[in-house]
Amino acid sequence: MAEDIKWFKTHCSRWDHGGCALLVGVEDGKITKIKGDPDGYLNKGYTCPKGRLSAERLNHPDRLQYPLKRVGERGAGKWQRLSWEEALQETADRLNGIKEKYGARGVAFGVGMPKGLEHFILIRLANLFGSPNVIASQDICHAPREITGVHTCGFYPVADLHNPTKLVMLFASNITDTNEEGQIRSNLDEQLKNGTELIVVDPRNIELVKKAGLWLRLRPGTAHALVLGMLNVVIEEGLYDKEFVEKWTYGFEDLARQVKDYPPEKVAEITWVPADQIRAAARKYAAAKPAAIQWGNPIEHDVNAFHVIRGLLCLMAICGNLEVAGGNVNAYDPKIMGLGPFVRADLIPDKAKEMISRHYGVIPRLMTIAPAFFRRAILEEVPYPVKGYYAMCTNPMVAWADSRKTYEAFQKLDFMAVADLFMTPTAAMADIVFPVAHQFEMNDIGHYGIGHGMVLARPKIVEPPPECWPDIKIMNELGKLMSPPELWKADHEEFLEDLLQPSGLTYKQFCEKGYLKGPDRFKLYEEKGFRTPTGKVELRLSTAEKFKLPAMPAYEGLPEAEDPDYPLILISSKSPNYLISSYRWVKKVREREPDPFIEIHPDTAARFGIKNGDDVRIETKYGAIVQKAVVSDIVAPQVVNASIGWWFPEGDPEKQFDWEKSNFNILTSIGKLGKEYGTPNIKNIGCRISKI
Ligand SMILES: Nc1nc2c(c(=O)[nH]1)N[C@H]1C(S)=C(S)[C@@H](COP(=O)(O)OP(=O)(O)OC[C@H]3O[C@@H](n4cnc5c(=O)[nH]c(N)nc54)[C@H](O)[C@@H]3O)O[C@H]1N2
Ligand SMILES: Nc1nc2c(c(=O)[nH]1)N[C@H]1C(S)=C(S)[C@@H](COP(=O)(O)OP(=O)(O)OC[C@H]3O[C@@H](n4cnc5c(=O)[nH]c(N)nc54)[C@H](O)[C@@H]3O)O[C@H]1N2
Ligand code: SF4
Ligand SMILES: [Mo]
Repeated sequence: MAEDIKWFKTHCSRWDHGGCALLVGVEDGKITKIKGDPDGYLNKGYTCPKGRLSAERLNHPDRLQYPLKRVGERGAGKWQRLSWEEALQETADRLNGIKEKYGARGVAFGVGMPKGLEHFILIRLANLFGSPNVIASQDICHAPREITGVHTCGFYPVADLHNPTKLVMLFASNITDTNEEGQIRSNLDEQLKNGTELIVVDPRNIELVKKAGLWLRLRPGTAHALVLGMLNVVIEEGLYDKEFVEKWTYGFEDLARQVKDYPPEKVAEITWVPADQIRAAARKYAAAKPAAIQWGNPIEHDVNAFHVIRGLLCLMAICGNLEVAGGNVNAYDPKIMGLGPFVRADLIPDKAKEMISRHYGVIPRLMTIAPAFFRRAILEEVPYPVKGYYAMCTNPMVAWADSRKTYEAFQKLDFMAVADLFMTPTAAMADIVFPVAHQFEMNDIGHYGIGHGMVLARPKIVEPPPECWPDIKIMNELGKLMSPPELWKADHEEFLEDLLQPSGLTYKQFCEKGYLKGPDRFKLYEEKGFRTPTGKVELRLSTAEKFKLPAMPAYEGLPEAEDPDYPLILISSKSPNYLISSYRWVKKVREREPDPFIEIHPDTAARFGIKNGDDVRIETKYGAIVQKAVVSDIVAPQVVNASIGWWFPEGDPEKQFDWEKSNFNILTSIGKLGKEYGTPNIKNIGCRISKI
């Protein structure tokens, strides 16, 4: 009966990057209703369909229910049930054994997209165990933006959509679908309602193009050239903020010289964006005060990521939009424990020297290992052998570029343990599998360490299945068996209290408040300068020589040479229904998007004799997969947009659930990597298509 519903407040999580405040209705110990909380700081009542379906993730009959141990060949899908004590002890014994033989660095710890507080407990576990090797997807997600920002202006500039702004440029960001890092679409909608102008830079005709004054449909993989063209216009036409440039930038003359080579007409040929549109976008962005660039993830998806990001940072800076309300800001954290003390970075002082990626001379401050380098360490033992892997919240068999290399690497490991909710292609390769508690079943804190200056309460609403543990609990117990036990807690939830302690709040009080946000602070550089070696925004990087980085943003060509045998350009974008590789097994969500699909322009489809709904073979130099055709002019004739993250929970468990059939990363390679971050070309590569 509806009167028996009890309502609880929490925040949505583990579906995208959003943080919508939710009202969760519980009857008889089960969640029966979910709706948006009108008091929500980020969403003010908004939710999307998958937020309202969140609880469907908890009750699938095949959800992992107890720890498992592999019997038989790795990946053959044969398992035996273990007790928690046995599973933890065996994992600790095996990883401790590898440490004795190869050193702690012979064991790597794996995470995926940061989903909750466990992300940081995993880094703590690695630090306390003594391994410098935390493997993450940072090569293609956020580190390029964050760390290039730190080197250029001393912080990671995020679009401030909380304060009024005159213009928003969505640059490779589809926030209506992804709510990237809490940039909830409702905040942007609100701005647009109030007259904010919108420019969209996207090869696809996304939903927000309808609301944009200007849409730059660029050729994928040419964003670095486009930004240089915009800089050319702003500088040649004298539209920049002269006072800011003079006082607060380093290397302006060099930048002016550099961009002289990129007049709009030349850039138009590279990018397909007409010269008058490049001029119009540059003029509008420079004239609007303030203006925000909401930069999205695809600028980090090929070997030129560093240049695109450097260019955009220069544009923000010279137009006077850094650290101003409604521009791109440094989001200050609330008073909570800093990342360093929380993960006990002090206990591993030689980490930067010992990490696998040191061998490759990646950019300083990148503290995780790119998956490409990790697999070389396993397969080629370069720069040293890695034999053990503990991973949670990640599905590398599908999520990492060059999936076959991942399979080979996992086959070669001595020991691998994986924590997940479901038997995924990655869990299927493990020696030990741990079943986890999920959102609504555990107390958690969201958006910690993400750079957006807020933390959100995600209190527990219902009990997990009896043998499903929160990851933090698993690692708290594993930690006691693999590292000094006194550095772990009697009860894992003490970590939540530690984190909040500087705020003066207990976890319970924090949940009553719902969220904590840092102070809005703008133009702090006026007091302290920018936190770079020159104290200014470094349009020219003063550290370039020392760190062997390109000093100036530049266009160094397409990510991959053109090849007439592969005439179409392959891209991807996130699905509105799924989080990367997750939740294909949630029935009500699967009904919304049952199959992987590839968007093909009608002219191109006709050329290849492909009709809507046909099975299409997609082929690159590196591999071939199958997805269904969606014929649509959302993409240009030369571009195709395929689905990422696919595997089939209903598929053959002895073949890792048909992980190869439609998996985008069968089409990608780690043969060519960006030097700064180890970023492979996960899109903007040549492909061909044919009807099956
Ligand atoms: N080709 C291509 N590849 C890409 C991308 C792309 O655009 N193109 N995008 C990339 C990006 S941006 C990222 S961030 C990565 C993400 O890569 P991953 O983070 O590895 O992938 P996800 O599918 O987000 O999450 C993997 C697993 O986490 C599990 N999970 C969810 N919640 C929990 C939990 O509480 N505990 C545990 N233990 N497990 C949980 C899910 O069940 C799922 O199996 O993928 C990248 N891969
Ligand atoms: N629903 C949902 N939400 C998610 C995720 C998810 O899987 N599903 N994943 C989460 C993760 S891990 C991340 S990192 C974020 C990412 O979220 P976003 O930053 O929004 O990234 P994408 O959806 O990959 O791509 C955004 C847009 O960039 C366009 N694009 C593709 N190639 C290019 C290019 O070469 N240049 C330009 N300018 N644009 C291009 C695409 O067409 C797309 O419309 O989303 C998070 N939120
Ligand atoms: S937009 Fe994201 S955070 Fe909001 S309800 Fe949907 S999935 Fe949850
Ligand atoms: Mo990501």
